[in-house]
Amino acid sequence: MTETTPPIATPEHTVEGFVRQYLRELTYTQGTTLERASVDDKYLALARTARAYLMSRWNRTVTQQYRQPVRGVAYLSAEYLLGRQLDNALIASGLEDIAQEALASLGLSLDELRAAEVEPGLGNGGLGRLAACFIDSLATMNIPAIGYGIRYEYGIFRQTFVDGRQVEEPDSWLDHGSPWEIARPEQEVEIAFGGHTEKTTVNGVERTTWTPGWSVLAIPYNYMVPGYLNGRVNTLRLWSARATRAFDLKIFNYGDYAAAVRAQTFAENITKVLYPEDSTPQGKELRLQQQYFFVAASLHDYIERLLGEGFDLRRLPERITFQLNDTHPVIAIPELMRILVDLKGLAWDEAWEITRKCFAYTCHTLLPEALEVWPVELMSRLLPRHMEIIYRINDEFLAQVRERYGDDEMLVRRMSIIAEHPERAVRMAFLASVGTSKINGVAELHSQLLREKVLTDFADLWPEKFTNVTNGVTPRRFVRLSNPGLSALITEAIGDGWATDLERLRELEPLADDAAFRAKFREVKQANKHRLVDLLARRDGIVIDPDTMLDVMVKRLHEYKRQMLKVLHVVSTYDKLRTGELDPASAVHRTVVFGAKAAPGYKMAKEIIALINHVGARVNADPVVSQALRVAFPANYNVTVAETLIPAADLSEQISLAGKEASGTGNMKFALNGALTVGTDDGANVEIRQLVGDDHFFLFGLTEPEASAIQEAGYRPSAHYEQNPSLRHALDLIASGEFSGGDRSVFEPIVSNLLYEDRFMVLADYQSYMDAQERVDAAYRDQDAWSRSAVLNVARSGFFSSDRSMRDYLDRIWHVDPMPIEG
Ligand code: B1H
Repeated sequence: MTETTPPIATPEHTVEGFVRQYLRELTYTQGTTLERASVDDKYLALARTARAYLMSRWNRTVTQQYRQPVRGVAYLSAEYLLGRQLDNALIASGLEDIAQEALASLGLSLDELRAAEVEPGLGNGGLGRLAACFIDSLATMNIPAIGYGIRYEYGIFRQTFVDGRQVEEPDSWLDHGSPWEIARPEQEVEIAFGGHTEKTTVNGVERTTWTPGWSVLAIPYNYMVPGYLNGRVNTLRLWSARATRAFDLKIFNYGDYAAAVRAQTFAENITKVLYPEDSTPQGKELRLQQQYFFVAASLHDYIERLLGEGFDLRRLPERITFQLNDTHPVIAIPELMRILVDLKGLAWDEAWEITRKCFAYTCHTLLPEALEVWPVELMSRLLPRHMEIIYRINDEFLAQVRERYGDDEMLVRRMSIIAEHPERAVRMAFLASVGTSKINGVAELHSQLLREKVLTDFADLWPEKFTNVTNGVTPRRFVRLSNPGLSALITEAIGDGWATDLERLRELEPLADDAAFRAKFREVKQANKHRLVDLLARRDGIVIDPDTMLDVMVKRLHEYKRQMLKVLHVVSTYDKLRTGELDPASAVHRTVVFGAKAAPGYKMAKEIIALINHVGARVNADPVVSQALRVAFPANYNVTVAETLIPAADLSEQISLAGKEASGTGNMKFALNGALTVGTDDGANVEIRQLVGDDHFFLFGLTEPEASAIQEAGYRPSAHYEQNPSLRHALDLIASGEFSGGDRSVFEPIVSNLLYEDRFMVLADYQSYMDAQERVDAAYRDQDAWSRSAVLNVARSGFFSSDRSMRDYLDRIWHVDPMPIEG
């Protein structure tokens, strides 16, 4: 493509330039005046102003990549938990100060306007936020990359509490307009479903044709992914479903107008809502439709539009790696086979070779219930051709297994992509293992357990396919933007450049021994606590005391993450303060903050939310206890809340049962912001502890081999109840109705579950956790030593930048070179 548009100057990088552009947007796009504008109007004009500054860079990036096609990466993810866009756009283009001043000169406050942005919550938790961090890093590292995903009309639900119980409300994030997206309806792609297949022989060659039953249109919406101060703007392309015109017409011609409109709704349902399940996918038909919908649109878009006419698909692996974010986009494997064999006429073997080389798979879990399987019945009905292709992939794969190991039918059944029980179903993680050239876990321990426990047979067959890439987080959003105080302190100490080279934080190590630096660090932490105090007061009407230890557990509510263990610590402390075993005056004063959404259908998780709220209410209302202990549980924890909460935290709770949390990424954000971790030997905690050092991390709990051994020998949780008086008191107190107005039935299910099942060994780790919390208290009493540890946490956490994760993917999997943008 040649550039025919005359270059139009970007708005000037000055306060005057910004003001001019802002007024232009307010007047001509928003159609209002400064005097009349609502807060929404003012925010939208500001967003469009920031966007205007990035627009020419975006065009330049696209143009240069067309002109000089190079090897790239396409990240396929069903979730992107982006967080607010405005601040990120401003810091990426170096406009923060200019924007602040420009708005002030118009009598406007940047703080007030940024609060008007509704964050796009197009993800559930860690997996979706990881995708957002990765695309940020790729743009910042000048990597030619594109993200593909789904433009859900409703993101993750808005959580409210009614009588302490979770109630979900729809997140209609698009209602106020969405200045960050640009629709490209002319680049629509038609996506087919259902119908049947036929075999025909053309010139002696057997061909399969798929006659679909129905189809929908995929409309792309582009989002800017600005690199940090480097002039590159990558693209995130999210697909939205629309009814096809043919579909409409057919029904309209029958004269049934209402049916035609209903059909439209049916098609558009595909991208209506994000499934709010974190870790436990539900085998819902609409979900498989979503997955195929975005994957098919993305492959088509990449192959037909980005590669352009005349590209020889035999060379596809030279040009691209499609990175599969968990199994959600794995249907891309048979889809590429269908394109190559059925549509482009390649021979099966050649197509298979190409396909395997083009894909790589990231696994994010170890929980058996989290591994996606799709009933053959459903897959055959919705995607009949893909089902046939999967069968053939499986046949050839199992033949290979037999050739290698002989007729070991047990092994063949174990490794089959098709499970036979309890119903015939496609095991997506197995399809991913067979159809890709690299498989990675997301932390060292997770990758090891993946090889040893989940994909063992595949790791034996293809050891070289398996690798690890430890997760990371973007320092732009989670330090630079969310912790301006710490950022300024770091820059003052070691100069700038650390935000794109986070290992440089090591240079802070000597300053841990500098009393003046530690004092400044404490001042920053204190100021951050005050910001949190303001936020919680304004947003939730929650009052917290900034002069207490801020003990934070924020993540999805899941039994394996063990919010319950934290509750038992709170209940035991409550008990001790009430009975006088602990003196409220001399105890270390703590504010325990929870943030967690439960999947709407996950009963036990919702009960635990109710318990946290009820315990919190009781604790906070007790005049004696509340002098030393308070609980805050702001509803609707999200990226925006995290950005104020994490920089204020003293203590980070990372307390999953060892071997269950694949990595965790919140753990990294806390350490980088100078919170100390109390944690198990699980996920990336292992690497955090190795890096920051045992003296600056509160380790507790069973190790993975210990936990597995106990489970194998027969775990009896009630033994811990019987033998441990403190634990018994805590559980008895919950069972007694102390936190449920005397009603003993309310939390009975939680207590019996712990006593008689306790799948995640809360009771087994209780004492070890209580001991660790005593060490935390003792350490916190020495504020100077605590801040020394906190500074060392910051200095030694540079490894957890998602830039390093991207470097690892680039070296081990993608082999893509940076391409700086000129001009
Ligand atoms: C993670 C998920 C997940 N692992 C299914 N698996 C989903 C599974 O909609 N679904 O059906 C949604 C999400 N999410 C998390 O990924 C891990 O639990 C974390 O330990 C990890 O840090 C994160 C990023 O790798």
